Amino acid sequence: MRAIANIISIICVFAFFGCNDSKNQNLSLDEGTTSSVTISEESVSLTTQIPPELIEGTPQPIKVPNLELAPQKAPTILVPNNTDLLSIGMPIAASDDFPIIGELEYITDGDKDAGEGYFVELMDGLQWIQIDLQAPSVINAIWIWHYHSQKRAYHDVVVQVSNDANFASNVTTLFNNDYDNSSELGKGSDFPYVESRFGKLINAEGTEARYVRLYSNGNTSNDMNHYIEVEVYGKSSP
Ligand SMILES: [Ca+2]
Repeated sequence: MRAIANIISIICVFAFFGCNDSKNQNLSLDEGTTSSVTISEESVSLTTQIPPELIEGTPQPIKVPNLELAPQKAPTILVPNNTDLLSIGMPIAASDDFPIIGELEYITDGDKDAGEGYFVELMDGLQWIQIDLQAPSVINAIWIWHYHSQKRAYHDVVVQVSNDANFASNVTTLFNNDYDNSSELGKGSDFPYVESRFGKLINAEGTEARYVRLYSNGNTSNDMNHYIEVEVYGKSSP
């Protein structure tokens, strides 16, 4: 009987410590949760609404070097938690004032669907569009959808920001995949990429600027330039 009592008391001791251990684990988990909440108050993963898949037409070959394939899920980067979508409804200027299809307003109207009526087509050759954020802003990210109903890559994608509407001075280049300097904006080291519904997310790293300009020079399926939506994330300067 005594042996059984001893065994029971040993079990009780283990149960006690076991219980204590799990309490400690819970406590440390709570602390861990608290700590991660603290981190998330400073920075968060940037997400956006991703449009549905709509692939149409005959696939065309994509012949460019160092091609980055389309992602299988939405990209993300960490941004400050007070980051806002600054570009929605903001005015657009362009090198081609009279788009062949659609309107420049489509670029900041919040619609990212692939079909007819959602994209603007600019003429062939090197063309740019420019978003006016209306005030110097801290820019954390730029998310771009050129066209996603066909797998294709746009040539000479160059993304610049500046406080000068003419981009004559104080220009910061955030992305440039013009690997052979065919657009004469300077040779870029970023890779050509396949368009998809997930868009192209560029880290702007808090660069301050009022204007965002995006260049392209046709694509691997035709010579035209297209935009469905461009989102600029950041914080307006006080
Ligand atoms: Ca749009």
